[in-house]
Amino acid sequence: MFFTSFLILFAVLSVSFCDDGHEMEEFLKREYSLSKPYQSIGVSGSSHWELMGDAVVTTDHVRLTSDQQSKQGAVWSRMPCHLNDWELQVHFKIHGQGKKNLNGDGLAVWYTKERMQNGPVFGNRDFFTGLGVFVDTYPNEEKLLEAQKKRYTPRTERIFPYVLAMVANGTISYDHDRDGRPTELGGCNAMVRNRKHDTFIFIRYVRRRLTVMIDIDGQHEWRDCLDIPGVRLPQGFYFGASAITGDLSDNHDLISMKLYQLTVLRSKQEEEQEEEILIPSVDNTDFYRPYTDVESVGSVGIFFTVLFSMLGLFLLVVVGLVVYSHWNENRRKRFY
Ligand SMILES: *[C@@H]1O[C@H](CO)[C@@H](O)[C@H](O)[C@H]1NC(C)=O
Ligand SMILES: [Ca+2]
Repeated sequence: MFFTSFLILFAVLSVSFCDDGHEMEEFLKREYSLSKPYQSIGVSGSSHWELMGDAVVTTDHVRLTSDQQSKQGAVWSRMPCHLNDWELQVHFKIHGQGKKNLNGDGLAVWYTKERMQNGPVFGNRDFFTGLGVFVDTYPNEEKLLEAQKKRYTPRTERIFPYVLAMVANGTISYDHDRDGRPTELGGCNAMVRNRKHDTFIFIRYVRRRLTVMIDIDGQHEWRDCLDIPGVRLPQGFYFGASAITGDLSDNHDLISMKLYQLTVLRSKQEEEQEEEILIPSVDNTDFYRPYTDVESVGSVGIFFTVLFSMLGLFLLVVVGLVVYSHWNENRRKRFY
């Protein structure tokens, strides 16, 4: 019985989280895409993309940083993007001499109001406005806690490299020492370093739903990384990518960034209800989990939610059975 209610609960959850079955078509938008051959990038004003910092272009990739200390580089679209629904497919490669956890710091993909400003957040400015998706290859928090001889509780553990999304409105700082945990919208582990096959990240923004998927095992399969409804991103922001190295380093290479426009059918009513978004935000800001204590509260909360859902379902089933047997009895009475 317990198991059955669990299955029912699971079915209910998966239905409600499913895409609502709307057809989608996608079109590659060349003006927002970066792919081979890259010859004119950063050389002439005619390119749609602009390089900064230590980023260099070769025939095979845009190298945001080389495997050397204290580098930072970025590449930014020159054109603001005014699409409602889109998907960005990022083909990248992170590789270097450093052994596990002796490499850093990672790469970021951006959709922000600001562009071409270097800084501490994977080579981009802090207090940004918009979306950042980070491939963080160095566990700063873990090392910090180790250095402070604090016990590292497995509940708060994240396995690195770690992919994480953050949405900010220009007033929120990225906490580098905590690997962005206080502002994490969601994330996943992604073993992306020194892979022989191609590695990809997909960032999809449809009907205010942000989905990040990864394809890193060479199987041509997308794996879910995070999926968050109620994410409000204004139009007219810029796509970009950046990377940084510190004491530890890696080559952070970008092979392509392809932007697809997704056409989603909207009803008249939906179109009318859609007001213009001016400031990036996330509807359910419970996603912003402050660092202290909340981790345990969170899992306890989940535990009770699941427990009560199960009890509720169990009750429903019991009530249903009682009602049904009464009804059955009445019917039989009427027949005989
Ligand atoms: C920006 O985000 C912070 C933190 O989520 C929030 O407290 C603040 O009200 C937001 N500012 C605006 C102008 O929306
Ligand atoms: Ca880090």
